[in-house]
Amino acid sequence: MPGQPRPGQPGMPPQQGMPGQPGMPPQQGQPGGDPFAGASCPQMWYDQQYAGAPLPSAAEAEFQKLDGDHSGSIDIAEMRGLTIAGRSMTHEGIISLISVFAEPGCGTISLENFRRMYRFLEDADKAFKTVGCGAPRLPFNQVHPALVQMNLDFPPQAAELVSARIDARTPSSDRALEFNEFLLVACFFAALRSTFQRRDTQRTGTITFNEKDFAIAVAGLP
Ligand SMILES: [Ca+2]
Repeated sequence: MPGQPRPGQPGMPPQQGMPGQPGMPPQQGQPGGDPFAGASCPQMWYDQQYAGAPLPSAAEAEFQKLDGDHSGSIDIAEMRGLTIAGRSMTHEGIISLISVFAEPGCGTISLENFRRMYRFLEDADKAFKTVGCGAPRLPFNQVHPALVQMNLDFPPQAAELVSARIDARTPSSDRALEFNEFLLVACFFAALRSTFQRRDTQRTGTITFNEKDFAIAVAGLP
């Protein structure tokens, strides 16, 4: 209804799954969205990450299989059919992947980004298996080397802190992550890099935040 306040706008109660909420991709021009999302920087982190890299040919067939309504993009519901190396994704994993790979402003994944996401998932699977020597769980102190293998080189302390935070949702006594938890950690750092690089348009490696922008940046992380 034009002119009516909508959920998610100031003064209205938030609705589960609305864009702009934690865990959901921000939408350009929407209240609560990341004002830096989208056109302000044409280069997203994955443009650099996967520049010139061969993208998996299997991704296109998987995309066509998932795109049930033939819209040419994959939404959250369609993502539920996604499997990688025989593993299905958790709901949380799907939300995180969408927050990293969705087109700014629409919350769905194009074929181009789906191919990058597929590569990201293959890289995560490979890193989890090789660094963890095929074990079903990856100890916290091996999360950092696995992230480095995925070209997500952040300080080991940061990797351990995020691992502990993800693990705390279903606490385990062995300080180790299963694959779906590791994927959430990888998505967090991918989103962090994306958030940073959208602001670091000159690629100087340094950005300046005021408190409000810092809050928006942090609140948008999965
Ligand atoms: Ca679709």
